[in-house]
Amino acid sequence: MEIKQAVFVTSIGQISQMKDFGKPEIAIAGKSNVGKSSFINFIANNKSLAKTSSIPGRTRLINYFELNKSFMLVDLPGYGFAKVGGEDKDSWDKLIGSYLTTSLELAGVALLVDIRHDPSPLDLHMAAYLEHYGKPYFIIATKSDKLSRAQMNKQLDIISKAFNKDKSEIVPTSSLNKTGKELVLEKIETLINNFNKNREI
Ligand SMILES: Nc1nc2c(ncn2[C@@H]2O[C@H](COP(=O)(O)OP(=O)(O)OP(=O)(O)O)[C@@H](O)[C@H]2O)c(=O)[nH]1
Ligand SMILES: [Mg+2]
Repeated sequence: MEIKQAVFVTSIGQISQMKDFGKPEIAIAGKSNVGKSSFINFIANNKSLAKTSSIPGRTRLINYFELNKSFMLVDLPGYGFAKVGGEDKDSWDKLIGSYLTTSLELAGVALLVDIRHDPSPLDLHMAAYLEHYGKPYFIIATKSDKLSRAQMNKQLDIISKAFNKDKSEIVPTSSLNKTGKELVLEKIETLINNFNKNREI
């Protein structure tokens, strides 16, 4: 698959605003600042499509992007943003949770973790949540440019063990150096094909 077209479609701040665009959705989940919006720009070949920031908590809404007029990338707000407390935090987590369980078009989730860090309890919780609801997902280890090859290997071991996955299932990417795209697109294509197949039944 080659991405030839990518456009921003809409943002929603409440689950009541959720729309069905009639196209399979791939949601991008992960902790605040892990690189979700940068990842979308990298995949879409457009560095100004999704807003990125070095300040965590930049994406507070659910943002929909349409790719190749055939599927949607859904940029979710980051979880685990310490500065958002109390009710605000609850409403974010609720928004993410409701989206994941109510979207009829969700083909799968790309769960992003920073390759430099051990997965946090929140990351593991997200994986368990997706498994519980039977939502297919795969794991992406972002910011691989920050590590040497040896360090990267070591971290991929740690990350795969934490998620109880095979090491080959974790996809390292660098939005900065633009590496890992082919494998990501392959995974996305598989999720979409499976989703469409299941829908026909
Ligand atoms: N070196 C490096 N930096 C990256 C990479 N991806 C993202 N970053 C940086 O990490 C910071 C956060 O990136 P975002 O894409 O805004 O992260 P996000 O997950 O969308 O963050 P929230 O919207 O706050 O949840 C920015 O300073 C990016 O430039 C990468 O592959 N390599
Ligand atoms: Mg973001």
